[in-house]
Amino acid sequence: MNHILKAYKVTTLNQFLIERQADFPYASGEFTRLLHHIGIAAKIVNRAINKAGLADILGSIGTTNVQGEDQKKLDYIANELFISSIRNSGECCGIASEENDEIVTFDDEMSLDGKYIVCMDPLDGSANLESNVSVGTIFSIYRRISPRGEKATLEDFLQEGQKQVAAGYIIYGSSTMLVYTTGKGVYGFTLDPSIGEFCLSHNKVQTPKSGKIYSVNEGNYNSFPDGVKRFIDYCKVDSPATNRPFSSRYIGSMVSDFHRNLLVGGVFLYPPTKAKPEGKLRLIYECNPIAFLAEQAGGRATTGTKRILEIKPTSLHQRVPLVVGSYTLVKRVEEFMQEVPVEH
Ligand code: P6P
Repeated sequence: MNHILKAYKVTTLNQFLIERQADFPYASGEFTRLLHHIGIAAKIVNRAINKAGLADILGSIGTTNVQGEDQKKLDYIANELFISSIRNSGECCGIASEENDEIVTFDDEMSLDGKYIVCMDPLDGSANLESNVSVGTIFSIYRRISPRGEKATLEDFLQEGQKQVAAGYIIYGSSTMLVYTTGKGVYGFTLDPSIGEFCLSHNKVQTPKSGKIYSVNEGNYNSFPDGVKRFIDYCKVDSPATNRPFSSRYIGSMVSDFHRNLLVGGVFLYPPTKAKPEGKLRLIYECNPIAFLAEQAGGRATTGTKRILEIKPTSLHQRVPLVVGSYTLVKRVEEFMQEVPVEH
C-alpha cells in the first residue's frame, strides 16, 4: 500500500513555505503570504493563457509600453492580476512592473505597513503567445528601505540584485512550473491542475557546471561585440574532444531558454547590439531575478564583464547585457570578452 500512498504524497508550495519559514529571520508568515499570493495569480494567468485562443484574449491592445513594445491583451491581464493579488497579500507596499512606466504604490493601511516590494515582468515573451510558444512571469522581492507606514519610494526599487530576499519565475510551458529561491537553494513546483496546487517536483536544483547548448539571437551576430562573435565561432568548431560543435537553442522567451539551460546545462546571452547598445533585457525585473536563481543553482550571471547582482540600478527600466547559465560556459564568454587568447 505504501507505494500507492507514495504516489499521492505531495508537498504543496504552501506546505513547503510553512515548513521553510525558519529560513527567514523573525519568520512571521509575511513572506509566506506574499509568495502564496504570487502563486494564486500564477494559477489564474495560467488558466487565461491555456484558454487564450478560445477567449479572444490573444492579440494586441493597440498600445505600447514604456519600452515601446506592442502590448498584448494578455500582458495587460497578467499585469493587473499580479498587481491585484500581490496587493491582496497585504505584505507588499509597491510594485515595479515592465508594463508600468512608474512604480505602483498602494495606499491602504495594510500595504503601507508591508515590508516587501516586488519587481516583475508579468508576461515575458508575450510576442510568442499567438504561436503557442511557452512564456513566463519573472519576479524579484526585496525588503523595502523606506519607512514602513509610508508609501514606497523609487529608492526601494533601485537596490542591487544581491539585496534580493527572493526571486523566481513561472514558466507556462508543456507543464506550468513555479521556480524560486530565497537564497537557500532553488526549488521547482509543478502545477497539478487536478488539485490546483503547485507541488514540489525539483528539490534543490543544481545546474550542470558546463553544457553543450548556447542560446543567442544569431540574427544580431554582425552587431555583437567581437568577444561575443569569437565565443559563437568557438561554439561551432568541430572538436569532439571538447564536446563541440555545441547545439544552438533559442526560443525567444528568456524564461524558457533559461529554464532549459538551468536543468540540462548551457548558456544564454543577450549581448549589446547596434539597436540596443545596453542589451535588451531589463536589470531589475529580468536580469537580477534570473541571476539570483542562476547563482543559487551553482551557475553564473554577468554582463560579460561584471557580476549582474553587484550592479547598482540607476533607473527603473534600465537595460544591461546578460550572459547567464552554466558556470564554465559563462566564464568562457568572459574570457573571449576580455580578449584573453583561448585555444580553439
Ligand atoms: P529577441 C522577450 O521579448 C524577451 O524580453 C526575452 O524573453 C527574450 O529572451 C528576448 O526578449 C528575445 O529578444 O531580440 O531575440 O527577439
